[in-house]
Amino acid sequence: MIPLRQEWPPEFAARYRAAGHWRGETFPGFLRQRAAERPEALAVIGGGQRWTYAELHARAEAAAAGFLALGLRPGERVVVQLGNIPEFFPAVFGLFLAGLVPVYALPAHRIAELAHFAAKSEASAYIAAARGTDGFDHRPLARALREAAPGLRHVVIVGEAEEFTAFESLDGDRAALPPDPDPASVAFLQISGGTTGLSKLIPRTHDDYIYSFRASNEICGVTAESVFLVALPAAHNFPMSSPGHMGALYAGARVVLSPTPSPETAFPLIAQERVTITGLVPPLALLWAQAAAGGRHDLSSLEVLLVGGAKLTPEAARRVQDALPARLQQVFGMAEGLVNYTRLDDPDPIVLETQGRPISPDDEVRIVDDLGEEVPEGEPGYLLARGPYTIRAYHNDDAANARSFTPDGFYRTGDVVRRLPGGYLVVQGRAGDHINRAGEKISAEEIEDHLLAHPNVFDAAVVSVPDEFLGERSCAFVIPQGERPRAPALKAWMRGRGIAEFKVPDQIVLVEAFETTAAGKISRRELRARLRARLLAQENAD
Ligand code: AMP
Ligand code: DBH
Repeated sequence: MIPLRQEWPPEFAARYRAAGHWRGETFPGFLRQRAAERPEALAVIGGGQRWTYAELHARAEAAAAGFLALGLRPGERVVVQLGNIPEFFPAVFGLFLAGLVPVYALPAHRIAELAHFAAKSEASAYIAAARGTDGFDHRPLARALREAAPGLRHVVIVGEAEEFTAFESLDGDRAALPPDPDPASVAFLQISGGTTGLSKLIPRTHDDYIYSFRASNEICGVTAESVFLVALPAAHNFPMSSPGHMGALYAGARVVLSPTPSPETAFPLIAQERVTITGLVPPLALLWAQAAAGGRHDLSSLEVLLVGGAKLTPEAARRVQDALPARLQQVFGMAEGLVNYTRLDDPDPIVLETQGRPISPDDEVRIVDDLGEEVPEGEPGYLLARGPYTIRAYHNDDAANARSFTPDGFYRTGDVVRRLPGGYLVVQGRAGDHINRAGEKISAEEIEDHLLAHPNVFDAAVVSVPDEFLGERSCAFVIPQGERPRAPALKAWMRGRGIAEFKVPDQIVLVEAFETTAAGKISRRELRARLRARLLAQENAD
């Protein structure tokens, strides 16, 4: 197995420790501590279950001992694909307690993505629910994954397990559990949105990740009295750590799981459980704002609403702020690290018009031009970031590492931002060719690659198009060859490729050729930009 590493140069690590950012805490350590301090306090609510910290810890220990009894060994990687169900927590903390490394897949991922994660991480096991909260059956997917990933020795299923290991049956000898891990070691692999090519694996350490949500708790006002609603998929970095369910559990607060983010599901939960804080992507925030006007549910407990994952325009921000009782808090973050928040006591213009400022005094932000020179204050440029919870490297991907980090260790976020006085950032756009579809990032290259596998596709270019509801949607330009494919059939065929549904192009436009320059050759980037411009011009003319 390729070793898991995330290392900062010694002088940086020493500085982050001296500043008190890295405190030597670990996931198994903090859960044990909360269970000892407040055993009877409610920790996780969802799926008809209400588990206290003591119960959560006991369930996590049983799972951990069970994983080891199966023959899994500390350091091995386990792909976890669980939706917003309470078992997410004993599964993930069970892995931590056993020294195993979760690899977080999203509920929408299918065989193409899972096989990639399993191969890149050299995974030994896969954990999923028999049925997702949307009814999707993960057992056939598990069978396909076993075929695709020969290294996968175990499949653990929550619910009706059929030939697999039932999560509920996991148990074993608590004495076999390893000692707590080194806080500087990698705790899990988060996944990148996949802005170029396939998703990359992001190794995060106990020290750095715990710092990010401990500091987020402070900024977002999370205390032991908070009630955090997980409305977005629990495995996503935003609802996990900004401040997220991990921040909530760290604080000894309550975590409530909503199986879907729709107002119909979430609003009754907010009313019943007196939810105080949650996070949404912009399209959902607008939907909630609209639904709240109906006034059928008591949302008065809601103190903070985080909105991020994609740009919230000032006008949308105002609507959300006006319609919901909560204080709006914009958050601009990434699974690679850097997270920015507007502060709860910031004046309205900052909250409505900016994406916030970094968490940490030790976050270093540079905004540069094409040549890597810093731009004047207030001018747009590429955002580079370095700091106590921003990674220095992806796992097992030399090409991406060469591309994504500067020689002095700054992460190239790919975002184009402007910095205002006080360090507040305004997201202007981005450098790369990806589509941010309601917070789900889609790599143009990855989708083009799938399209090119179709016998009647000669060439394809995928671009983002502004969309009133999604923020952006995807449009694939396709040059046919042989029999002309029809758009609905092509979409159905894409689904058959085993990719997440959100990656299936929203729109398919057949064209005879792509324009080329006099020189005869243009970059994919330039091509996508021209196709996009042409489509927009045409739509405006219509
Ligand atoms: P991911 O790679 O999936 O972790 O996505 C991180 C990216 O999402 C960032 O680099 C931004 O492009 C985008 N993003 C996250 N939050 C915001 C926001 N509040 N406004 C605009 N873009 C955002
Ligand atoms: O989009 C993201 O990845 C994101 C948004 C807000 C994120 O990772 C985060 C906050 O931590």
